[in-house]
Amino acid sequence: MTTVAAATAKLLANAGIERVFGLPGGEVLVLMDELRRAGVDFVLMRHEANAGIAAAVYGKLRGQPGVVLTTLGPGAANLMLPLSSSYLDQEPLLAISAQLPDDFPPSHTHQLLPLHDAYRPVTKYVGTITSQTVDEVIPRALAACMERPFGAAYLTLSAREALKPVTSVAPAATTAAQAVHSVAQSVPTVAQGFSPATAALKGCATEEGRATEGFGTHRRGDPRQKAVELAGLLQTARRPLVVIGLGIDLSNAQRIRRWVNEWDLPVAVTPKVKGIVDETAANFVGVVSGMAADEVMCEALNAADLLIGFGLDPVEVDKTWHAELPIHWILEAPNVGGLVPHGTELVDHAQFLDALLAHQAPSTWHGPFGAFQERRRAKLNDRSGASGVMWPGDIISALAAVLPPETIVTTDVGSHKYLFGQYWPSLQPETFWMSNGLSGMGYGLSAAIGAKLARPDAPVLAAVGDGGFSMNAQELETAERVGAPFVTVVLEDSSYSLIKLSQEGKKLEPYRVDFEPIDTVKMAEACGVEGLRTSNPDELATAAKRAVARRRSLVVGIPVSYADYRRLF
Ligand SMILES: Cc1ncc(C[n+]2csc(CCOP(=O)(O)OP(=O)(O)O)c2C)c(N)n1
Repeated sequence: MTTVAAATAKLLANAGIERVFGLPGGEVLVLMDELRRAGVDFVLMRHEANAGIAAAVYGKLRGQPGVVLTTLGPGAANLMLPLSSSYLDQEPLLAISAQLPDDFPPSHTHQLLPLHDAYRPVTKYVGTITSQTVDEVIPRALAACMERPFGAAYLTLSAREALKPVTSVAPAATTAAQAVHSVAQSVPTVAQGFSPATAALKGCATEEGRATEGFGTHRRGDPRQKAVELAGLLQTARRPLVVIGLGIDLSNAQRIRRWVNEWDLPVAVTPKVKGIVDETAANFVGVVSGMAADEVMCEALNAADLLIGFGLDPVEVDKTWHAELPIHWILEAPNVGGLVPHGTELVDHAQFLDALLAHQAPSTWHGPFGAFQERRRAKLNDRSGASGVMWPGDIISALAAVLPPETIVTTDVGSHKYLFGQYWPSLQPETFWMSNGLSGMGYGLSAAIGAKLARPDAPVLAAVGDGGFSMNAQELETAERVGAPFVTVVLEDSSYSLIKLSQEGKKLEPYRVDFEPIDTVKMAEACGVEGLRTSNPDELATAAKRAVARRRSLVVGIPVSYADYRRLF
């Protein structure tokens, strides 16, 4: 007899899931045990939200859904953050939680929450695992996560149902492709919930105030025809700018590099695809979407006479230029929320790029964004009025000089994210991870655990603020226990500095954005990790290099001043 729990575990194992992240309650112990029997490791974490984030990053790096398992009620309620993050940041995540059985008396309200209703809006598939549905819902949920735009699925399984024998007949050959197809038909579009952005630009508008694009339904186009069209437009463009975003498939990384390098095209990226091009190359203009130096980047966007949105997903953009500047969209999948700019036909990127690369570069461009690139660089090095503690730019230079190009960098959310997002010189695809669609604090440390487990041979660096660090520093113990060592730098300014700067910008009284320091070194040591505090870039570099060489975790507290960020933004 195969129980529902055993069948669930087996289906996950057969789908190539080697690890499930989570934090248990009594109601999921049987499933956990079946996962163990099926050879699926359980990565025990200290908060469900952290487990979900770690799982999603782990999954995306492995090209499969990450899986998080929680108990019912409170454990399941803690999934809102990672499911939202998965939805808005396109990181595939299957969440499974316990739930009360359907046949409990209606008066039984203890730990009863309308979980499906709560999570339906941020997931692509919700379902109940039962003796009759298990063989169907697990493949469908996994497929839904991987259908683009990548996202989340949510399943519940009651402790009572977990013990029942499976009564369903496994669908003869539910291939992933078939499952994706049926999911695509059954998932309701949420596009009607979104309207074109109409808010005023925050300093990004052109004087002409270009037309706003609306969003609507989508059609598929001919990639070859699209390539001919773009090559034609590029013939006359004097200042083209390719903006690469979240909606690309990383299997096209080499093609994308060839295109922008061989044609010497000016290129910008959004933070979620940092590393897709070499950010030290001469044609790299910068990172768009609200990072440091965003004013310069917005001016560069406005200065382009042909803006090419290659997989650009506005979910990352905190301003409205994407709706107001004329963008030549080249998308192969709908953006988050199922959105496709009005009149845009989706094209296969690989076929499009192959067709494009069959052409010669239609023109030559001689650094048309040179002045913007110079201003972007200058901002990082403008120390006038610096506070005297370590200049934020020195943290980047010190670490970039000693960490190898394959180093995976994760950031949390705050001023430090803007700094690293713009200035960390990413060199390789999939080496930079931040929460940008959701922008949820608490991401950095958990993402580092997921990344290290997915890529054990790559050094991992987590850059976090002291606010975010205090949200989940306890996961350092997890990292030690599960063998996922990484270097963490904590930028200590005893404040939620990004919010403090925003308060200043709004000319409000300083109010409740500062806190007393918690000793970073002691927190690290309390979790069994070596800690260090330094204000010296050389000491920082040496310590980071040594920790990477020894494959040991290290936490470095670096005093910074929130005021120094002012000049960078
Ligand atoms: C979960 C969550 N809560 C609140 C916010 C709003 N928020 C954005 S940045 C920030 C400050 C972060 O402070 P810290 O981690 O110290 O980083 P810093 O800005 O100082 O670099 C806050 C509170 C958020 N993005 N996510």
